[in-house]
Amino acid sequence: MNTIVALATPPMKSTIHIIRLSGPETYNIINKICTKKIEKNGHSIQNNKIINKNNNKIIDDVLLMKFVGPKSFTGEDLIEINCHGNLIIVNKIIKLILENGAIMAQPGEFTKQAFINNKLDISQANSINYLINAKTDFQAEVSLNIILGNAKNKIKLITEKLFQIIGTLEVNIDYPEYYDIHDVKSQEVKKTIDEIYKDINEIITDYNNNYHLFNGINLVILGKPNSGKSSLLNTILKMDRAIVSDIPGTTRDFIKESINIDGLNFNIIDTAGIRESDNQIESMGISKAVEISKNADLVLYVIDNSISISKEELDWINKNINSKLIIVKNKEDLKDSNPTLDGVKISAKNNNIDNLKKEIFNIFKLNNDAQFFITSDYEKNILLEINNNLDKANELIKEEASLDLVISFLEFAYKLLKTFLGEEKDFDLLDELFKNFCLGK
Ligand SMILES: Nc1nc2c(ncn2[C@@H]2O[C@H](COP(=O)(O)OP(=O)(O)OP(=O)(O)O)[C@@H](O)[C@H]2O)c(=O)[nH]1
Ligand SMILES: [Mg+2]
Repeated sequence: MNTIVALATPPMKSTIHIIRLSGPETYNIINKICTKKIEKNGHSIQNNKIINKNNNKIIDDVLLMKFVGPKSFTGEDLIEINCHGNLIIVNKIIKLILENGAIMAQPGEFTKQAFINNKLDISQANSINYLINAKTDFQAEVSLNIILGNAKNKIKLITEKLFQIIGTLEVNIDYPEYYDIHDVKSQEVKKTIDEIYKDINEIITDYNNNYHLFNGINLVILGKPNSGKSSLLNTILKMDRAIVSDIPGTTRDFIKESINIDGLNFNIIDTAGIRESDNQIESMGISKAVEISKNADLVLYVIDNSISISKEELDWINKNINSKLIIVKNKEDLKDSNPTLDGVKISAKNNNIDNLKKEIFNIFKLNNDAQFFITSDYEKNILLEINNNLDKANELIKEEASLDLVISFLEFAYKLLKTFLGEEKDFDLLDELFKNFCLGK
């Protein structure tokens, strides 16, 4: 097993930096590069000096946080070096550690090690990355709760229930005279499988229904040239991000910005105006805009409400936009030429968009009853696979199929639950899980 090292803090000027060192050689290596001896006995913080013993030059005065495995984040011997926040010093210390036998860690490798050593389950490992990247209070709170173990506890209970069911069925195979699964017990088994299925399904549904809270709400601004799309983007962002002009076709490509408003994270895309165009680049921009709107959580279709909207435009909207849609009647400071058209009146130019904000928040408000145990599609897919197997087992019970077959599906579901808990390692899944982590985590 390797001993790994990496800078855990961002590589820039800082007040302090933290270098992490983890693995079986941790204490050997650290003792080769420090002036005072570091004993391998329990966790503590100690002051020390990093020294290059080849030339006896002190590199830095540091604080060491030492841990002895398995009582550490990674479950291995681990030392965190708090050094001065200068990258020249950081590089010298890391170089010295590498020369003394460690290797550079891959992104996410410390967390991966923690996962391998049963310090974390899949949802916790995933949530660490999610917490680091959280953009809203909601995202930070949910991921912290998961790191603290709420999902792990819930999945553990489910796993125990399933274990008992499998046990009951196995007894039935070994001592068939004991019960007859196809009369008394089958209803009981089926009921418990249904309960487990329902519990897992609730986790998936709460995640799906609130997907936008985890991943940001994709808002796409569409509409004809000059309707005021870029003005609306600028008003939402409260800055002059996009060029606004009275020349139709000002925006040619799309402009993407991310912003937090009152606890929600929005990814907003301003697009090229929808119209027939001879200009190749503009045409590409327009077709791309329509394409992007297909993946939108909400399309804001902006019209210049001082001009009456044509039947062709309304038909075009009906035909081309399948996502959730709000017609935004812009330029309410001018005359209302579409009094009977359903929509939200605003004036982007005059920063008057409160009605629209209210409407958007009505659509995406947080359901307080929802509970959150996962933060990614990766975890969701494992749970879906568990439920597929439970479903098959239930079908087979209904069909009075052989118990061996029923058990095989339940056992696979059980194995997946254990994988979720990190107690069973599926090494093919690991790379997928840790691919988005940053260095030093
Ligand atoms: N009176 C009035 N004019 C507005 C309003 N919003 C935008 N405009 C004007 O409408 C014109 C077009 O605005 P843009 O925001 O560039 O329109 P766009 O939809 O992005 O246009 P393209 O990029 O060409 O597709 C500019 O002259 C804006 O100042 C509004 O609320 N009231
Ligand atoms: Mg524009």
